[in-house]
Amino acid sequence: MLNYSMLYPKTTVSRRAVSMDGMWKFHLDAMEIGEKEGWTEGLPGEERIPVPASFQDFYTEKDIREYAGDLWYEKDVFVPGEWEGKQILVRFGAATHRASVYVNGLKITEHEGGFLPFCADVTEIVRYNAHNKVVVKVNNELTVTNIPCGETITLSNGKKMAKPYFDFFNYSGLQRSVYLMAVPKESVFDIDLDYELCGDDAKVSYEIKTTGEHPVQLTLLDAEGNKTAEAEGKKGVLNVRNARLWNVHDAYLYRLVIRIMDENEVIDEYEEEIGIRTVEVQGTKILLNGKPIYLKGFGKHEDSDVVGRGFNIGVMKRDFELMKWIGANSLRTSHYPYSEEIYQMADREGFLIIDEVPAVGLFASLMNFMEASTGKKTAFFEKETTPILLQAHLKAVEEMIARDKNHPSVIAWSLLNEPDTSSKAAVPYFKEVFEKAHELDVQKRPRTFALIMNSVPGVCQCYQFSDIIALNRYYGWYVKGGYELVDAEELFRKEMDAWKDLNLDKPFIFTEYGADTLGEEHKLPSVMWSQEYQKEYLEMTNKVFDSYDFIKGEQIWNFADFQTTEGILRVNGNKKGVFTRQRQPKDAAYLLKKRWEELPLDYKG
Ligand code: CKX
Repeated sequence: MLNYSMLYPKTTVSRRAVSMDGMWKFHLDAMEIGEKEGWTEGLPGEERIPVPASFQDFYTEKDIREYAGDLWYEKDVFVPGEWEGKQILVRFGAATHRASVYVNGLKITEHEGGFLPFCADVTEIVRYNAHNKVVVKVNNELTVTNIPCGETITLSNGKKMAKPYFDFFNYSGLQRSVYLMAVPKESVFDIDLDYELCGDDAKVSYEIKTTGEHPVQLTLLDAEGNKTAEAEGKKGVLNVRNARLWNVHDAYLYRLVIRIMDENEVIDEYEEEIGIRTVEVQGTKILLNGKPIYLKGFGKHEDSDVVGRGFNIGVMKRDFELMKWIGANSLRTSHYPYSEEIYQMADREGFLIIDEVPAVGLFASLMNFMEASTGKKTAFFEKETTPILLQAHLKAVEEMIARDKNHPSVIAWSLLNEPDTSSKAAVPYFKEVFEKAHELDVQKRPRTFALIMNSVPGVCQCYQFSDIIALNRYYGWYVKGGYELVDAEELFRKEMDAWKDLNLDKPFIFTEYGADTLGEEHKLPSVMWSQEYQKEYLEMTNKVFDSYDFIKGEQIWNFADFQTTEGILRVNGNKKGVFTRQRQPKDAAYLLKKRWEELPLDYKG
């Protein structure tokens, strides 16, 4: 069990949450002298940068943009006297990839993993009615013992450099919001919810974990604030008459108010917006509220100009507007759990999310996108360090499920992206990860992982763990592109026929397919990288998708162009976006819009 609550910071009658976002003092520490020189008490210099944001794209010096190592942040925060007696926490939405937190010079906590929240409990050392100094040492080096996987090398000039085993820039720092929180000492710690539909009514089973023994009361309010159901006790059922269900683009949210009571006094109150809906896989169908659905949408990234992977509320709004415009209904949070505000938006807008843990780069190659297409076997899980990696992976699964389980938008867990599945050593690793997710999710949502190009029938040892088979396929790009598109289609169909012959009786979805396309490049007749080719490529893949009934979804790679490590295969980033990095449509966007607006939600149902 986690030693801090994953509940989103909220102010209620009993709680306070104050944003610490803004300008923070900042210092790189290439020589690792921070602790020795007393930076835990305060940073030298006057440099400041915004939080939340990645640090890399603010500066003009390449040595800063490519920096790998320790980076320090500092901010003073005033803690009001009336908070005395509560638990005082500093909550980080994420610190990429690991952090140590010091408050008033004392080390409070550390956290490994760059895309999930953690809290520093400062109750015992905080100064009330005074400024308190929060100092964070973040480290952004890549290793094979933590996810996402990669290496950190040292160049001949002594500088370190991140070498990701994955295809996105190693943006890092305090990329999500930081909150100062006051929570009652006896408080709501965790909420589990499960749904059952009974005709027009619904049963909401719940289990509330608190940090004390006082009784718990629950009230369910509808969107207008009318009381809809009530219950008492830490475990039970809320009976909802004439339940309004949460549906795709018709998202109805109830408000669940949880109170810990001491007679008539409220000890703690926490509110959660919830959507009543069920998700299950039945044969080759994905069912939402018992009805078949077909996924249309994107693999995305949190990635934009200037702030990098930093949460940007304006970019989030634009992205949802574009996804609505194009007729999408879903997204995968490739390749890490996104900022919590994005799930809140999906809950409101009725988008379906495949929530992905940051398990990417589990393929021993700096260029997995090239080598997978050659069928090369890379034997990733044979390493001596694999048990350490597995523990980090399981912890991330636990944190992700604890954080995201109550979002109605989350319909599936993606537990790895493009791992090596060609060797037997992958099997026990997968077993543990998949069992962990099943054990932790009371809703037993479908689990999946995205299969890399060489994970095909006869090679892949792990597809049996997936409830939904998710394929990342690039026939017509990494395999037989351009004038050979006709042969790409043939190979694509051959693979799909091989899957069909296995009679798995499971739904298949495409979690990636796409072609790099330069936003400004036109050529008639087409050549690869031109907008014309992106359309031809999509016409071919769409035809294949339409030929197999067990294919129940298409999420194109990628929503928008995004930043990667520089190299001969990437022209200032990956250009497979349907939109440019500035969120303007390429020609293919209109083709997809036409298709997705025409395909019904229950396509092939
Ligand atoms: N899949 C063959 C993972 C993504 C990459 C995508 C690409 C690869 C393809 C692997 O993170 O960006 O190469 O475009």
